[in-house]
Amino acid sequence: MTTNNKKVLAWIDEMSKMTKPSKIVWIDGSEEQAEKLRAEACSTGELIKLNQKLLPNCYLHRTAVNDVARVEDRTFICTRKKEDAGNINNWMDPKECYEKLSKLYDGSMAGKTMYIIPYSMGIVGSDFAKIGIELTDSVYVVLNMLIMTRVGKNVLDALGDNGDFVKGLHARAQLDEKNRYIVHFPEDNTIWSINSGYGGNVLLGKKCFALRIASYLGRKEGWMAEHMLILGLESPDGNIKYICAAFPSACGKTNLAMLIPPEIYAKKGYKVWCVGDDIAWLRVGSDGRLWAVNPENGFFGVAPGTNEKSNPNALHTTKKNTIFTNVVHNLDNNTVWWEGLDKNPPANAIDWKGNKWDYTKYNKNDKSTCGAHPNSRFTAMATNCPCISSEFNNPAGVPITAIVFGGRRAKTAPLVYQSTSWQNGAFVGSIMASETTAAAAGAVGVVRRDPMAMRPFVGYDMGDYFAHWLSMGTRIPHPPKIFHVNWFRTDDEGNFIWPGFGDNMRVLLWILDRCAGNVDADITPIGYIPKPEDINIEGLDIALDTVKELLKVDKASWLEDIENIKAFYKQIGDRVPVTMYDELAALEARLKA
Ligand code: GTP
Ligand code: SPV
Ligand code: MN
Repeated sequence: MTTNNKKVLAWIDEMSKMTKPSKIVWIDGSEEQAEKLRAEACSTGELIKLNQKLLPNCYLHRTAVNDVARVEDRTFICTRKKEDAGNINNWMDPKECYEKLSKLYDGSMAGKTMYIIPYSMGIVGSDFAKIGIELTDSVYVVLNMLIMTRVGKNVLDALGDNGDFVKGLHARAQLDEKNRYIVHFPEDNTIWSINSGYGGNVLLGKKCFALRIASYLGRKEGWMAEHMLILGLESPDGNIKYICAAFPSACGKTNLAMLIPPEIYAKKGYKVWCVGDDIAWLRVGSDGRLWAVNPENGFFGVAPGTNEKSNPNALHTTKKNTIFTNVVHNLDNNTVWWEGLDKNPPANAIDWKGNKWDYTKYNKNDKSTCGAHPNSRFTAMATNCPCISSEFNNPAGVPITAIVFGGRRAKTAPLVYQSTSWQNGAFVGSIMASETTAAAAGAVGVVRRDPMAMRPFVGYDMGDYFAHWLSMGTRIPHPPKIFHVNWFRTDDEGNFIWPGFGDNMRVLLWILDRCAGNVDADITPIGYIPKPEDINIEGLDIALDTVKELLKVDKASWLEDIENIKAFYKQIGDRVPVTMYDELAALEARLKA
């Protein structure tokens, strides 16, 4: 396989002259080639073939111990002008960056194979799909990209002799943390990643392309690339309403996207369908509504905490054709395990670092005793998901009724509230905050502002990003209503108060009732809050008073937040739209009234 596209060939030629691989292999998307690569990866130890009876076509991979999450402090947006990347992103001058990294790439593939992966984000050849080519020296990356994106010859056919593709270069090099770089050149449609072998740093179609580069393109072209799940909620009458939800990394997108309705709803015929679990590309349809597509083809999901009760759909999705990364290897039956899978940790096991693991030493308050890394993951095919939406492969996507923002907040944010307009909703997104998680390197559990769950993923200035949200509102004749949720409020002992998971459906139903104008609400300084009795707690072991507690708006803690938001807006800089400051002042005034 190859192509006649001169732009593609010239770029590959240039990149291979720099990295100097001894061999070049085009990835054609065929099962034969994939199988050959799996066998090769098993022979080098890069993959471990799991029990093929229990887990057909499933494999285990362990990354380097220093390479287990996205590295935000090594991630750069290299626009010609620093101010176009903004204060929230790290920036390097593109020319300097190309020069600096060229030295690191020089000869980095010597003696190795360079794989060429032509892939499409979105349905191949559809109006709203975009094409990328990733060059990598990692078989693991190839096999993950084959699951996460649509790969193959048909992508090159769709590209034709067009030069409009995202150029991605990845080299593992020495996996040297100090020389690890994940850099984006939005003005050149280019991504360079070096010295990492971990998911979000190296599967360049995902965060790098489908969020950072795509958000930049979306602003230019009048659409949006967002860190959002997409789900369809089917009522007993067969009517399906679609919801997008933006939660920061490891804050519940995959779980909500695959939600199983509680018994009382399942019985009546309610169903939830998953369209996507991480990324949504949104555009205005000819009917004036906002439409969403999931540009991905698989799930790169958090393993710990996934179990038969919390997310059976995800668990079933991983029962075949899956790559597990950094989980426990159960040597007794050659399967995998992670914290929160079940109550039976394997006695004869290897931990994520590749060492013998003694589960009796496990202490849930000490992460260093975990068998699986807290950010261990599964890479699984969307089409293996029992609740995958029939619209998953529809190039038009699905029309969105509600947008939901959400963070992980022990206090302050109530279970759910509704914004009062698109503009106010965009403001609600801009002031989002969440406790940091293991999905990115650094401290865990620290509250930080994370606008629209996009802090690590906006490919341009955050103030301009807010302006783009506001301007989209003027371009959508029938905009979705915008809400905010928090499943993570805790009591004084630090226990989650809300049961979460499947029971989040109770909140989604209130949201859809609000969109349909079927239910009243109480107005508070922050927006509309449900009347407590309108959150259905039938079948739950919680009292109405608990719901009242979950919905409480504590003015003192909100006023504290206001100060923090002001500081954050200031940090973003002078491109924060005046409208956002007006919204903030109005919120403060309402809280003080
Ligand atoms: P990324 O893939 O990093 O973008 O994460 P995500 O947003 O898809 O998060 P995911 O659904 O994988 O959940 C992350 C963690 O949050 C897991 O440990 C879940 O068990 C936990 N979690 C998800 N939903 C809930 C919930 O409703 N309540 C509580 N308490 N925990 C939840
Ligand atoms: C996230 O961190 O939001 C993820 C995992 O979905 S990664 O692909 O590493 O970004
Ligand atoms: Mn994510």
